[in-house]
Amino acid sequence: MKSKKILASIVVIGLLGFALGWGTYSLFSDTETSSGNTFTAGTLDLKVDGKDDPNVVKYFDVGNVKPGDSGSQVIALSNTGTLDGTAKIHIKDVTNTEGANPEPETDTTEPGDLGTVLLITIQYDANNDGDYDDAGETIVTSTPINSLNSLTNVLGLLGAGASRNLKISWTVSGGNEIMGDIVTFKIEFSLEQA
Ligand SMILES: [Ca+2]
Ligand SMILES: [Ca+2]
Ligand SMILES: [Ca+2]
Ligand SMILES: [Ca+2]
Repeated sequence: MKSKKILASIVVIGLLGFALGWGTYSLFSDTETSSGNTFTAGTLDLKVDGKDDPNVVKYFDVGNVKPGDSGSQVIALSNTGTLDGTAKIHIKDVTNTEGANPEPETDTTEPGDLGTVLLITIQYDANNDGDYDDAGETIVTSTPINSLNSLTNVLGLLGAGASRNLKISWTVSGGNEIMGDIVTFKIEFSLEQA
């Protein structure tokens, strides 16, 4: 019995010695860290003559028009964001009413007739050189305003930080059927991620 105890003690001491003698080291290592990693979303921000809604101005308030009249309006679009975009235009909510119906008018039935003969031509100065007839600067659209109601037309590229002019020209044709007639509409400009 006594020799067994002594043997057990020797085993315990031996294990302790093993733990003390062989357990106090670690493997070499080396660690490096890349810090501050971030994703930040870019921006698109369209300005129409420098303005956002609700401050975009009314570009057309033309009264007393008659067959043969014409005019134009230049509008500057800017992309003050950090991403390139594609500029688009949509003449929408086109509404025709008869307005005044004098004796010589040949069609006084609602809706009014002016929108069928108010030709709208839209051009975009894609290369920003002040004219609208360079290669690739095709006329965006040239059609009676009534037909534009359901169409969104692509103007062209509007790069980050860039500003480009578009020109909206109009011509009135027709005859006595448009007397006193009124057409109202909105012009919606948009900038989409290119
Ligand atoms: Ca904006
Ligand atoms: Ca009328
Ligand atoms: Ca041009
Ligand atoms: Ca009419």
